[in-house]
Amino acid sequence: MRFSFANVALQALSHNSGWPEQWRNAEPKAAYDAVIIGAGGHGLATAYYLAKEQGLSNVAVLEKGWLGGGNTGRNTTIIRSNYLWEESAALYEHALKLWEGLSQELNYNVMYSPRGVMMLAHNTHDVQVGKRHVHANRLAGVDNEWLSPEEAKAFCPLLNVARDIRYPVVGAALQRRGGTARHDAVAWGYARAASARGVDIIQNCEATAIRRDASGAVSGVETTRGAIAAKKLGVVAAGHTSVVMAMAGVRMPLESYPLQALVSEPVKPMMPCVVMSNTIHAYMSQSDKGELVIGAGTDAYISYSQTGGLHIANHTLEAICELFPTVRRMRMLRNWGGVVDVTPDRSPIIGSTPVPGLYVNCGWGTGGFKATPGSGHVFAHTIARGVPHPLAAPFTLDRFRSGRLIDEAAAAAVAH
Ligand code: FAD
Ligand code: PYC
Repeated sequence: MRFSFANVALQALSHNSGWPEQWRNAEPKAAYDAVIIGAGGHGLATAYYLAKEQGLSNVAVLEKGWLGGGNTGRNTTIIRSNYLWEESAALYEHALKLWEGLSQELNYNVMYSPRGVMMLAHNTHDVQVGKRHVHANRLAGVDNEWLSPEEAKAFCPLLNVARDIRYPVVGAALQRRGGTARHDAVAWGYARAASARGVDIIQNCEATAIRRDASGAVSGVETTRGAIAAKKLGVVAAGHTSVVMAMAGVRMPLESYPLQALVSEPVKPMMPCVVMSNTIHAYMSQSDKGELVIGAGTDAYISYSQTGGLHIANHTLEAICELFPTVRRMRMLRNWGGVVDVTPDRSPIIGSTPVPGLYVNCGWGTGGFKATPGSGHVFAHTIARGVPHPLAAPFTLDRFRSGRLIDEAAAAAVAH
């Protein structure tokens, strides 16, 4: 980048310690030890930990579009680890601990902000489910606490706790260590750190076919920029995993759904935490730019469309206005969607596949952003060693054959 006052001003405006373009946008080489398909947060984190902890740096990350342009750059950035089952809580807590030191680890400000995630209860069933989570989490060493409506209001003064509204707040579960981060910074931070360790990050490079040798094992990948040889392939292509896996003849237990979000015009700080209501599929936080970040539920039908149904956004905004009457007259600045892939038990798939050398990381549904560091960490271990990381072991593809499902109801809180 040439020196100019404009550049200096842009650098000063940039929130991070480095400029996003500091990763090397590489040309594909003829061969790599491992190729990752998909440069979202999970794929980039996988490449980073392959290089940093598993001694594999002859690695490429292929991206059909631009870095972080998939769900990583489209999500509402909620981070928490208050999952019900031990397997899930352990995995997401592993990720949460990595979030706590991630800016230092990457030397890049990912703006992780543990401002607290509060999940509202609106009826007796919600209270029972919420308290069950609180107890299960505390037994597993994960912080979570139960609040009365008055305590919930004290934590988030904007919240309407009147008893005569459509969805009265009758209690809430609070994870104080939960919060938010800046999503594109996560992609850039991992990209820069992986690139510095020798990983090639190749944008505008779509995987179009998977090559296999005479024994059936992976031998490489064909792309829109030529063929690449590799004995190990990691597919991390959220929303489109089934399409990529079909290139190797593997049928995945996944469905793809649009999920949407909106942001308001920017305003001064008013929302001190994240508030979620799973019952009415609405949640809100405030970004450091000042925009209120609002998320809706998934569409009812499978689709690869990157816009959700308007009626779903309308329902969410009605609920938000009732819960937070102060925002009633605010204008929405923009809305967008992403395509999430969902498994039958709403838990992710991490591990090997029936094709030797082919590994997959997918099925995070509406909730994979929070898992990004942990997911990349355990997936790198699994790819490099050919055996699952202990935290990833319960999440293999095999569970859909054996019936040992996780069935994590909180995994896709806004999806059902
Ligand atoms: P992605 O970031 O989608 O990366 C996959 C990449 O693969 C894409 O960049 C895509 O272009 C690329 N790709 C696909 N096919 C190919 C190919 N053939 N060749 C090369 N590249 C390919 N999670 C939370 O934890 N908290 C939240 O608050 C939250 N909110 C959300 C809100 C919305 C609106 C959406 C859409 C999702 C939300 N999520 C949330 C879910 C979260 O965003 C995802 O689970 C997570 O970002 C998945 O990351 P990823 O790296 O696996 O996928
Ligand atoms: O998993 O916490 C979550 C979440 C919030 C919005 C979408 N997913």
